[in-house]
Amino acid sequence: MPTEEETYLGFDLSTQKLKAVQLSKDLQTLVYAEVKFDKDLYEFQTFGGVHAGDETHEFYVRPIMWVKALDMVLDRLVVQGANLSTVVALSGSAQQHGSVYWTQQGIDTLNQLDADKFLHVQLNESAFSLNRTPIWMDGSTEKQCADMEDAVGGREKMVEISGSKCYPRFTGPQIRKIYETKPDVYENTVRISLVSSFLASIFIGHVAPIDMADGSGMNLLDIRSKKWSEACLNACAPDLERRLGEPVKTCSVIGNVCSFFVQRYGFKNTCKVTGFTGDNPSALCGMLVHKELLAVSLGTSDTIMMTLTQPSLLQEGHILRHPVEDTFMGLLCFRNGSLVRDVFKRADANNNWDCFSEMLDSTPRGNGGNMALHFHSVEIIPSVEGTLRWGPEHSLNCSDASVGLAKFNSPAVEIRALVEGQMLHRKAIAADMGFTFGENTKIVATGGASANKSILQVVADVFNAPVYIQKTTEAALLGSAYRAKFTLHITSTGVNPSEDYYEYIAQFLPHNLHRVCDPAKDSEDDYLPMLPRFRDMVKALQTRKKTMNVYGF
Ligand code: ADP
Ligand code: XUL
Repeated sequence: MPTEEETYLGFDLSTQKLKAVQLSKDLQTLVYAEVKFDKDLYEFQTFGGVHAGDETHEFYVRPIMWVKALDMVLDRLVVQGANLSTVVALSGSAQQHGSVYWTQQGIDTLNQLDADKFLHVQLNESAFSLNRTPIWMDGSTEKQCADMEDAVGGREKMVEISGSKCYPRFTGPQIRKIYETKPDVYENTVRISLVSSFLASIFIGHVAPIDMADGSGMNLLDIRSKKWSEACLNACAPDLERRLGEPVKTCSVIGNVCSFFVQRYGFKNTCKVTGFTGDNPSALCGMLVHKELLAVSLGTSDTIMMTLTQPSLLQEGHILRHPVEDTFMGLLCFRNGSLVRDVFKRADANNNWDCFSEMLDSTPRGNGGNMALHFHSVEIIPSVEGTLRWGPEHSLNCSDASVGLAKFNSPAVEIRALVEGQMLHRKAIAADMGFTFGENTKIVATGGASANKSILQVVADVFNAPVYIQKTTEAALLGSAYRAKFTLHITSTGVNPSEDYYEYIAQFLPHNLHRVCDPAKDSEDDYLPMLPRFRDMVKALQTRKKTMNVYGF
């Protein structure tokens, strides 16, 4: 490995793994290491990195497992040749919404970590007032969601203040549940961290501030004033502000690495730690999604991320503070993504993606007026379940509008109707959230289905924008290391702190994006008229099944 004088470290504590990467000065990967919770930390007996709780919809993690994973991942970096004395700045990301509850003893230990001992031996169970820490998969706080929304003056008010309605996985309702059901735990909690600021805390040796982007996933931050909202804090739990500390901009230096890392791993004591954030905001940084780009992740669920100059008041979906600009980030999650495509691949395409692609390619854009909605499980936006197929003859005025057809006349028509319906849906909701589609719009696709060019062609045509892919699938992890470099740049060189993150990072990564599909010249003619029809189909489906009040994913 060439000798590097200046390197950057990024971490990502996701649901299933803790990952670390060391990048060179010009942002090329030098060393990668990971720790898989189920396999490498089998003594914790997690499934998919988490534990199911006793209560329905309850999911938790023991924070000591994450501490042990940090010991291991750092050792693995070193074993793989990382020279940590060259790291000038580090940052990280983590699954959003989860929270960690510090005791005074934990904070004292954090302040004086002993380099001769593993972290997990020191930050043991006595460091935390709650050893079953709630994470984003937890859906057990519907009551607290309703109470918090009522207390601030209703759901619309909550959306206006915090950028999201109350979701059970969001941190505020989780804290309220602890306050209500375990008052002694709440009383013994001196500070509360998000998973991201928890990891950052270990590096700086004291409780790290919560960054504004991840802080927006709590139903507690006023996303306009960038301060904790008094109304939301009051709706959540008493004496909360002192437990949370002041939120900070994501791109701030929050300290230097503490002596533990200097003595045990050879970091320089000048190595800067910059704000850690949530995995979604960090992925926005890693994918270099500036304002004309729309990130479309086609993973297990489909996710869309965008930069917005103004927060929208869409009742579903999330508006967060942007991690690298003084703007906002829109985040939309759709439950019926790959899993539904998988169903059709099995049923109509011989369980083969090539066959699925051939069928998609063999059918015309617009599918001869055949359209479908497939919400096999209750969709997040709109909150509706069911399947509806319309032929060219159908409209909202038809007597069978909410019933539609039982099946189309060929598997190929089924498959095109599915994919076009999904993408029209994503486009309609992204527009509702405030994304402006224009001549310069580009789509960056990631996730498992971004390997499928025929699906990406439909994306290009429906969105009427070229589709790009990236070489990496580790956007959140890389985004952390990129932010470390950018934050050091804006804070140490005295440059204008509003310097453009994307321009700065892109100069090191000129070939970051690969253009894979262009929209057909007349795709707008095919798809623009389909959008209002798609919205009519949603209305028709909603009349069939009364809207259910289902939260989150
Ligand atoms: P995760 O969200 O768990 O990270 P992935 O991003 O790996 O998931 O996406 C998994 C999904 O990718 C699978 O459910 C499958 O539907 C989809 N997928 C994988 N390969 C293809 C392909 N060639 N064409 C379409 N979809 C694919
Ligand atoms: C986003 C969300 C998940 C987690 C875990 O709101 O809950 O994406 O961040 O990755």
